[in-house]
Amino acid sequence: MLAQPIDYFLVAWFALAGLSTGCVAWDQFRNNPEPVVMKWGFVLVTLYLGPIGLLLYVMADKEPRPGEHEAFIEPLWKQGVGSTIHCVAGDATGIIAAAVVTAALGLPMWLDLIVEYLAGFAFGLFIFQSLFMKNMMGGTYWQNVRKSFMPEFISMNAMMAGMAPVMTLLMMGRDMRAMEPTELLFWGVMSFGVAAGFAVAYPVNVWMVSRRMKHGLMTERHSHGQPRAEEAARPAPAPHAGHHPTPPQAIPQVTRPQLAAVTLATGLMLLAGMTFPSLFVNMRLSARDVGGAIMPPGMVMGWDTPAEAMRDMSAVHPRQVSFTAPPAAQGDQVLAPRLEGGVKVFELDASVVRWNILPDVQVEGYAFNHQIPGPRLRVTEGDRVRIRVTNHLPETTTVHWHGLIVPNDMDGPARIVQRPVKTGETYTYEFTTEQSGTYFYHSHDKVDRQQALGLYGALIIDPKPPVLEPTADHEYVIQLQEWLKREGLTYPAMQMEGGMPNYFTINGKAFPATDSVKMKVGETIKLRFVGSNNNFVHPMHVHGGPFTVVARDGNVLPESARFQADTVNVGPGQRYDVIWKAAKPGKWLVHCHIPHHTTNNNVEQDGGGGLMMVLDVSA
Ligand SMILES: [Cu+2]
Repeated sequence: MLAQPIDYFLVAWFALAGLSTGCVAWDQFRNNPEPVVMKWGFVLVTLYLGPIGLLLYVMADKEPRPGEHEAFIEPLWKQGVGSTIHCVAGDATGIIAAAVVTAALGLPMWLDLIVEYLAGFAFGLFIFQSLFMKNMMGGTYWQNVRKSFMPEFISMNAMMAGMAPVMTLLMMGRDMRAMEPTELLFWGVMSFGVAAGFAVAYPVNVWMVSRRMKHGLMTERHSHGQPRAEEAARPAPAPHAGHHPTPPQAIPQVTRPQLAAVTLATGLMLLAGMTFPSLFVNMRLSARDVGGAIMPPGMVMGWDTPAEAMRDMSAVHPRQVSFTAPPAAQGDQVLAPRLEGGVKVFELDASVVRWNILPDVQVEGYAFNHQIPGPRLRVTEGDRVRIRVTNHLPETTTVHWHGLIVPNDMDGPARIVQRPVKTGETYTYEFTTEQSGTYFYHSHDKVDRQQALGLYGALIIDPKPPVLEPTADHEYVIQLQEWLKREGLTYPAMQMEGGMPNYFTINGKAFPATDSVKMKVGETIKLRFVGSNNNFVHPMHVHGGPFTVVARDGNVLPESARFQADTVNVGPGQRYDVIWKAAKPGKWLVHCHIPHHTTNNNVEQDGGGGLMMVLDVSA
């Protein structure tokens, strides 16, 4: 899925790789006089390395003019390229195939690496070296296995020493789509890993070719269209071989101490390459744990970060969006109940939506009934209510009725009072309201993720007569929220490294997209502040004179306890009802007094942003 700039780069890269592979294959099979196994080696490696493979082919192997291949491929560096190509083609194919399988099986990363090493080694040795080479080198299959074992072991160690850390660190980095073979990024990481493996394996291959432990490039001429490989096969020349071809069954020119030293060195390199990433990433995790998750920039992820923490902070995957709200859509729309035998029945449906918090800024959020905030439930004290909650999120959820006295099993906390509602399931909450005032509902499963992404809504309970609650000419509900949107993705804002919000909304909109309330001088307005946000205490301030705080957390304050103020600290979960009287005409702001919270991505737009709205008073 094309979700990030890197995806577009990779599309271009793999298009180039396809073209390069086509060029190499065409020239190999049409023009180049070399053994079939080398033809396939170059084709496979070009598939992995793209234009780099094409470059290596043209510089080291492609016959310049008919009849020149033998002389052209003689330099040691070209023989080294041939030897490395041969190793990489076999080993990398085994490694990549194993990586696909281990991802599907959900093996932890440390085990992935071991399986990949074994698969690469086995594929390289038993198939690419021994089986395909038998025709050229002569001897039985098992003689070839025995002869190839040490060179293959040394080369594979070096290759994996380069490939393992690159694969691991990139797969388990910020964008863990790289762990999923269904994502382009996985293949990009594999390509990059093969390039690193090639670079590390090249020097030891040059050395092995120079010591006649491995063959490099060869020429194989067909006469009368019949392959006569045995006659034409050409093993790697020794450095001083000049134009005198060495016999096919060249004796390796290497001492035991030399062989032991190189084997030990590549073994240590392998060990380092396999274990080094465990200093930085949690290698006990698998693609099933965290595959596909994209983490926010700046999140601290160490070798002990649990999978749950990563999933919790990860971006909403754009692929999960099932509904795109029109840019002008408003949240907090009053939801009319259906009456069933005197019970007020509401339907809430949680899903992933795309939502405009500003005309030009969209977030991917979790929403009830496609709205952020969710629909406003308005009932009267004493009402029997039934709320059917259907979950269309990619994870379990529940709903909590914040501040209400309800039977415990209707209260919502997941795993404490109820089994979380699975994707596709419906859960019915039913209770009789015993209180009145300003309340709200919100998710109570993975709250720091779900509520931060938009799963909340106002629940207003009107009092039964006689009404003791102070009233006003106007009323406005203010639900607060913090957002984190970076590099095109939406993350749940939370007070963790990398989780700090950069957008703030009142009822799902950031200023200047927030509402303006029209009033006349002398009129009053009841502002119901709701701390539906997850992270900050927002000092909500009103310009143009003090307001009277008349209720807190749904409870009406006795007259003697009401007080005047112009700023009230609305903490997460808190509600304040305040009544403000328009004393003078003009545009009077309601805003949070933490100035960063009145910016949009740190930018002031038309005089502010975020948690800001206007009371527009006319004379
Ligand atoms: Cu604030």
